[in-house]
Amino acid sequence: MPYATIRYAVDEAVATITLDRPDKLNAFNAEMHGELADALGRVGADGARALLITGAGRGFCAGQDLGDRRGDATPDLGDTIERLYNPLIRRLRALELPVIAAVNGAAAGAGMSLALACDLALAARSASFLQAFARIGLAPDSGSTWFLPRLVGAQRARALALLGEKLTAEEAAAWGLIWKVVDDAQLLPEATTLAKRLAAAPTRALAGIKRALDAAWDNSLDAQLDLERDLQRAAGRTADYAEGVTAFLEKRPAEFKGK
Ligand code: T3D
Repeated sequence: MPYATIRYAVDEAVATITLDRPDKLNAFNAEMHGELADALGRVGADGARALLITGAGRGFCAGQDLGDRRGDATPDLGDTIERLYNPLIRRLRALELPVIAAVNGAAAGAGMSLALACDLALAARSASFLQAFARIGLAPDSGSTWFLPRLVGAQRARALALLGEKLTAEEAAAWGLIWKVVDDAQLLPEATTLAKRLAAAPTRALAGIKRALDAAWDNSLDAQLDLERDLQRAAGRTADYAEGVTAFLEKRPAEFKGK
């Protein structure tokens, strides 16, 4: 199904979502939220084993389209967060396959939250990250207050959110906010190579890794050891594990099917 505000394609088991409102630096509007919800519901069911998210034009995503907020003096932003932004982040984090952000330009406000919610973020050298919220009288949303301190520590998280200063891609990589910074021309090729590599990996095991690492923030060591046991029990029953061990013993590359 064609979309108006995003592009969605699957190639070699990699699904790619391109946010596609370039004249607004791919800012979110209600239509984009609806289309993203639809596309995220398709990922996996169409054979994809990795998801890549990027932006069209010179921006990644500038957060909420502020043009849509013009003229409403007392909007209920809790309502849009509840109906649109929180479900987006929850859907994304619940995906049982690896999600890569290829941050091609400015990632601001909830657009930065979106990048942080992905499993791995690569950024073009010219990209930037901005907790734009306080600049317009808001507090961060869409998970930024959860992701930021976990990724960069309490002090840097506070500075980013309170000061609302732009962080360059290189600073973001040095701070551990993102996985890697690459030259602009290399962003999509590198992100696609990474996505294909992950799409050929044992998908069930990767889903277990994601689940365990997410749970680790809140679990005691005891609870985490129990979770690891349960996830390993499930992994041990997958065809990919059988293939991994057989391939090792036969001294050949494994051919994982994501089963
Ligand atoms: O409302 C709710 O439901 C609550 C949820 C809120 C979530 C949020 O995300 S709140 C935060 C909203 N986002 C922002 O405050 C960021 C606003 N944008 C910027 O600060 C800057 O545009 C950037 C730092 C991202 C990039 O700066 P720059 O200089 O590279 O580009 P620019 O010239 O500012 O923007 C280019 C065009 O995109 C421009 O349009 P024009 O003048 O060429 O017609 C600009 O107006 C437009 N644009 C950029 N961001 C937004 C936007 N239009 C609408 N909404 C935007 N967020």
